[in-house]
Amino acid sequence: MSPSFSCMRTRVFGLALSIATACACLAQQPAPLIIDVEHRSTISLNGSWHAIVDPYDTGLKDYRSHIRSQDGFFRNAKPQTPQDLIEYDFDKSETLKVPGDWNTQRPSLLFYEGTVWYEKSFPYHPKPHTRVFLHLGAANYFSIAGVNGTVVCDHEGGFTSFNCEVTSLLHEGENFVVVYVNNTRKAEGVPTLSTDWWNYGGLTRDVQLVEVPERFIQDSFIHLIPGTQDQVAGWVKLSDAAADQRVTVQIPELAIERSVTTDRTGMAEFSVSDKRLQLWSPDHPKLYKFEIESGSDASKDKIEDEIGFRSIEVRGHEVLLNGAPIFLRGVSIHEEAPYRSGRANSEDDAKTLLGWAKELGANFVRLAHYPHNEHMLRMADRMGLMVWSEIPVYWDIRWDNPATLANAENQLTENITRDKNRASIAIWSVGNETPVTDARTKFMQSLVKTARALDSTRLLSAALQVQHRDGTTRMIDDPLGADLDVLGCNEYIGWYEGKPEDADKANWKSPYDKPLIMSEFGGSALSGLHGNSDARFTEEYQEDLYKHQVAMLDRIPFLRGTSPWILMDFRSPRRLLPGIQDYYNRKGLVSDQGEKKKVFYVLQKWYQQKQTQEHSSQ
Ligand code: GCB
Repeated sequence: MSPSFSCMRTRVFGLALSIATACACLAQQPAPLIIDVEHRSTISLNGSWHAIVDPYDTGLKDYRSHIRSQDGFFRNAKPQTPQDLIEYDFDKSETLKVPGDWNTQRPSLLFYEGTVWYEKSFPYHPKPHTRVFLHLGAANYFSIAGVNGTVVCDHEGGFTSFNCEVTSLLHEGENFVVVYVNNTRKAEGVPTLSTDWWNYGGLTRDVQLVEVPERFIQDSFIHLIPGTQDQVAGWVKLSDAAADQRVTVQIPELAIERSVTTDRTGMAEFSVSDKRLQLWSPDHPKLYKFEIESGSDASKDKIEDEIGFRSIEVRGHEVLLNGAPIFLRGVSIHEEAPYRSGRANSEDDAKTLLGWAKELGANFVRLAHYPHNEHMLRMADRMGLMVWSEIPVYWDIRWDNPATLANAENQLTENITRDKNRASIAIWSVGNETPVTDARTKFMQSLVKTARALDSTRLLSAALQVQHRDGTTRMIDDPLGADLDVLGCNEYIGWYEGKPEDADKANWKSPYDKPLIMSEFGGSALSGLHGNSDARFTEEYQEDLYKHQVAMLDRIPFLRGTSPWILMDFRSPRRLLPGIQDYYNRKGLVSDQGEKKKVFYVLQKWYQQKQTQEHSSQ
């Protein structure tokens, strides 16, 4: 049988469009996302992968730019006779580590934006009544996956998980998977051409095979009913639309068990109430083991997760966690690896980053500017940190392009699908610093609508900016504010705007009766650079800026949270000052090598005061 990859579908990505026009196409969408892979039977494909750097897409297209549907690199071909012409060889190519961005693994790839082909061989023993999915935690930015020479799916978006079914392609013995990954920036992409973070390419998160029964538990949503303290509700969705299937949910610690039956779509809803339920909060991040069982015999499936129950609401200017007002003492975080630089991808990375946030006195983190890896969310659940989760609708997206909107909607949907059972997630953010125009507001409203339809238990926000200034008054009157539950606002008084002391006179107003989170403020300092507090890039300047900031923030009556920019220095292609920036954004409270700057302690002290005030007013 000659392996082929003749069917790739039309996608918004320019490359995929050309693939589509070159072949008569069937859709090759990823399969619906399987959630909670952490608690399934999996075979890790992490480790060394052979990698071919392919700047001209030679493995995909011939010299006339036609798709190589018969002899492209997905075939992982080997010469059978000395006459065979095969101009690539995965086995002889150097390797890259997965998970991992390619940029920080080889000096020659630091600035590389383009295609890299990944290949890995693995043994497999097919099991009866078992379906198998190739699951990729993330591939930045556009990827096409193939198994044993057949393309199985393609995916756009660099920060969300996807999976494709490979059951019929696997055989006894050695198998191989090839993944094409391209991180070329596109004007119509999400994000678009310009960002203030490094465009790390590659298979940046875990890759695994997930084994499930013939009919399996595809998805579930488990949450406290908003406005209650003891009522849990949700739904379970099976992998196919089978009616009258029995689904049992259990919380063993509370001896709770409910059995329900699926409807025609394979969905079953449930609700339980129990006065003994302990609610999740940053002070008491209680998680319960939650079991779901479905079917019988070959279609019997069982998964368990650790779930926290809490409610998050707004009332006027207040944010209420489990019915009580709370101030969100936060910090913004990029998915940047502590100590070694590159994309963060492990549980240890999550422990270090979130550990610093805890040390700061935070009860909240803003995971900027895209969905982070699942380790971060699970760690936040366990450590007791509320999370703002964001999609990379950043700066100047193509607001009028329907394909760009479809892409953003898809990334939002994938984000919510994967993470909706994490108690830590308090806020879905639909974007950052998007310029106010009618087209943009319509685009963002559409995202808000989608998020609300998928999850009505979380708050919605976006990082906005001041729209009008009148003397010392700053007005947060972005029209999108009307659609949000919480206003986010980024401001850089004392860094991009005026002097740190200008904050002393700033007077903040909003036309909305809604809480505000100051989602960014800050300034840069090179760790270890000392001088006068009016000298840019010194630790003293940054420290002084924060002192003025916190005094100002204390005067904003509707402020209910802060997530200053940013926990740790991170790589950015926009930061070119030699000896100071060297391609790093230096606004971190902590350097990329883990050194705490003076400013860390200013914020820590302020958060201690906030916490004391909150406790004494309860
Ligand atoms: C911002 C952006 C953030 C940048 C930051 C900065 O407003 O939201 O992504 O990194 O400013 O340092 O300029």
